[in-house]
Amino acid sequence: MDRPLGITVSRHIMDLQRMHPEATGDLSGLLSELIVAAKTISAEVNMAGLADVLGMSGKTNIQGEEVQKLDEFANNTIKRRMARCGYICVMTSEEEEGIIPVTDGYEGKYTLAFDPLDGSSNIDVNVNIGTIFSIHRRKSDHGKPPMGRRSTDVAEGWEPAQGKPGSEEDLLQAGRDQVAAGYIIYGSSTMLVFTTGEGVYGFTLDPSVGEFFLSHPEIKIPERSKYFSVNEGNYCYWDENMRRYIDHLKQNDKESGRPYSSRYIGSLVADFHRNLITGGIFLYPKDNKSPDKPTGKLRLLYEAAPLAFIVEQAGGRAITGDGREIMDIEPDQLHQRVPLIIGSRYDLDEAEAFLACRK
Ligand code: P6P
Repeated sequence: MDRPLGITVSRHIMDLQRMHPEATGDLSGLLSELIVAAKTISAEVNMAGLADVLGMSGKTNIQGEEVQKLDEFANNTIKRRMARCGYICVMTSEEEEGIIPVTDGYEGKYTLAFDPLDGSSNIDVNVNIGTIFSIHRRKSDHGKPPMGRRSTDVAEGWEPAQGKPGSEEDLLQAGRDQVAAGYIIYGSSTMLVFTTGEGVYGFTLDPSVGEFFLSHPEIKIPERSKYFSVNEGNYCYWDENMRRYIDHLKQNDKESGRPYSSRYIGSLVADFHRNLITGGIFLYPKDNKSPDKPTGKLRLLYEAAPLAFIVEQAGGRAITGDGREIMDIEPDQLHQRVPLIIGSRYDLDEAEAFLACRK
């Protein structure tokens, strides 16, 4: 969609809606509410260096990690705003064990999964951190219209689920069924990057007016890159094929553009965003470092699936490394962890060949 630089994100969302005559405006409303939450979090994150919000809150989250004050603030900001927005029927947060209900009477037709402040271990050292979100259409109580019927049709015997609380079943849906996904990266500037399935668009916040303006129309990840992002401190915990692939990238072979350069900051949104713009491959493979995390560290619902939707829309790929596309995985629990290999298509295809022992 041809987009003039500098249009507001609100204008972009309305233009997307106008492309779908059947749209009720609920998704537009949902995104707009999320954007208000993002602006609130951005203001707080930018204050972190000044105000006394640094350090730990003294609590631990479902992952057993210390919850930092900004984590808590971000989680509560999104929860409180979205619980009464009227567009979602249930939420889940990377910071909380179970599902998060919405306020009675405010149940809508979508679901929301979010990581309120990923990379939070970097807060105190002023490294970029981010919020990640993923939106599905509810599927419970006939929430999904019968095949071939539009969501606005009320087919014979199909009762819209509007007005009924959502369930865990509504949240456990494959990435392929996402309606929208995105992230907000808090760094030298605050950026919102999201897709609704019709391309990837990036907006930069002008804090002086409190508006996101289009700065990166139709983002496409370069087909191939010279950057790889992985925590090589885990090298000894990887399987043989993963080690072979990383060794391959580091060999001196100018003809094939190697060695690649290593870029890893340990904050997923920052590492992913850099690769989305410059090209690259990010890897957090499974390792035998933590017996309680045999399938890798990153979470499917809040991290891998939303970023996979974005990267596929930008022309890239996201796989687990054991033969599965991230977007095809049917989750069986809210905090399911998966190996994540994501980025430029050429590099993904090559990594897959190594991991499948075809190279
Ligand atoms: P490691 C941050 O805690 C995080 O969840 C992601 O943002 C990041 O990609 C990963 O962990 C970093 O993990 O083991 O390399 O420190």
